Amino acid sequence: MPTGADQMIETAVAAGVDVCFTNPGTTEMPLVAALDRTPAIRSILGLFEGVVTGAADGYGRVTDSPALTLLHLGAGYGNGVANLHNARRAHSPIVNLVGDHATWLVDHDPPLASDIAGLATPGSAWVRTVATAAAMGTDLAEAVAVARTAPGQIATLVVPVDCQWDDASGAATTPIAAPVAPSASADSVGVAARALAAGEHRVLLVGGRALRARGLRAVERIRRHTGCRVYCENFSARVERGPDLPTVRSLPYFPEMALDALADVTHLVTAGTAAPISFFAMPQLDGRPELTPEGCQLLALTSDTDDVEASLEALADELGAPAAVAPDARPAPVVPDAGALTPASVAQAVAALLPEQAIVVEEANTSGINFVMQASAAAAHWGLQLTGGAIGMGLPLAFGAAIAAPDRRVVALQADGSAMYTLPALWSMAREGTDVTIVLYTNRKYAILQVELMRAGITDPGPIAQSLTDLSNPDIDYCAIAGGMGVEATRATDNDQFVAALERSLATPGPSLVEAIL
Ligand SMILES: Cc1ncc(C[n+]2csc(CCOP(=O)(O)OP(=O)(O)O)c2C)c(N)n1
Repeated sequence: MPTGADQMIETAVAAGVDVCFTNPGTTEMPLVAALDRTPAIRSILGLFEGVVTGAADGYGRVTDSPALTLLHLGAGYGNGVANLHNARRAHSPIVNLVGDHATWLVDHDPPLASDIAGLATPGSAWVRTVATAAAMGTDLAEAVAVARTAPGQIATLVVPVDCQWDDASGAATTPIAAPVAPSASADSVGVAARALAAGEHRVLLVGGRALRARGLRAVERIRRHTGCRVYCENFSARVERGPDLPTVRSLPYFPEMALDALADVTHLVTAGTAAPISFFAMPQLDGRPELTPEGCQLLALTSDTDDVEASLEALADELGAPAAVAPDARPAPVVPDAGALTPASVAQAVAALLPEQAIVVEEANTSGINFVMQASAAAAHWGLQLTGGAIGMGLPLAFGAAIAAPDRRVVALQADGSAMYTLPALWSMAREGTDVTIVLYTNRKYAILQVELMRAGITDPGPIAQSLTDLSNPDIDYCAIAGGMGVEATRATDNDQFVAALERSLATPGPSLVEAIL
């Protein structure tokens, strides 16, 4: 007798889902049993829900297809929220299955009961509570279609345990196709073409899938033909880079610098992202969130659901831009000379040694800009960035990316403070044998917050402000932590040690960590 859980998992397989990241509990046991009967789905344990959701984000960014997460009621979902927030900003397709008490128990408020749909609604494009076992397959099919709807969305299904265990013989398990993303309307293309044609003082701001190879080539055609300036959003789900690809610089992160960069702009066209606003407020902005000057015309080439790459190609064609553009040649990076380790020398070594088609997860925070500056000259790779600003994404994202692309090396550029949030990802990497090289930047502080204190005019922080941004006392032994979770780790204190350890890690199957003491 197929249960509701069986119907749900069978539907997932029929819809092309092949991975489930989970930290299950009692209310998910029938789904765990159904997964046990279904080898077509790889079921993977994460020892904290932030690992589970971050891994699903990494998987979604690499494959454009949803993984399942299986989470334990509102408490489990809540533990996963920060990385679901990053995933939502990345437009990652994800289907969350959140187990719940039986329909006849939940209203009696047992200890683990909470308003799961209420918790999930702000972060999900779609939330539904399954009503009967017979609906398990059809609801799952709908959730997968929602997740696959451009540009990628989070769908959350609350799954009462009796719907999982009840008989669902004969219930439907047919997948539902997601709608095809349309190109921007001819009107939008025409308006954007007229705005950008005048070149000087015109800006094209791109994000999302515009930063993939096809989008970047179209953007470069537009830039060369019109002379417009091009920027990209600060943090992107996936930036494709390589010697054969054009590059786009990002709008400065600090608002005063972004305002400067855009001060003379009369027209700003967006594609795959929204008009630029300040990442954080500061008193000097005087209550004005926009980074564009007063009077600047804001034009959107694409809507949220449009096919950004096709729209940019249509715009380039409309402008009459020549078809092929060869990017400027860039000298290949070389490993740094012997000497002291710095964020810049670490970045140089990574850029020089990066394997072809690597996936680089970028949560190096204050140390990260150094790699971005070198990245366009490195071997072809993808960069996955901190889209939602919620730290603790890097290790789980790297793990999920490695599950999605077992034939590629994943390199996690990881700041130490952010690493501490989701360390159990290391254990999952070791258990699943994923090829991940973790480069840990150990500066033993929340450096960005010390910068922010200075920017707020606090040049002489008191002992409490200092202690709240300092990670020493005691110093954390990251190599011991990694070793304790089955990940080999090496500490490097100068460039030669770092280069040797990085080369070894990149050549060794499975996960390993190279700690750069800064
Ligand atoms: C979930 C979450 N909690 C807290 C913060 C605030 N925050 C931003 S950066 C940061 C510390 C970053 O330190 P680290 O990762 O070591 O990088 P560094 O600044 O030293 O380069 C914190 C706590 C955040 N962005 N997200």
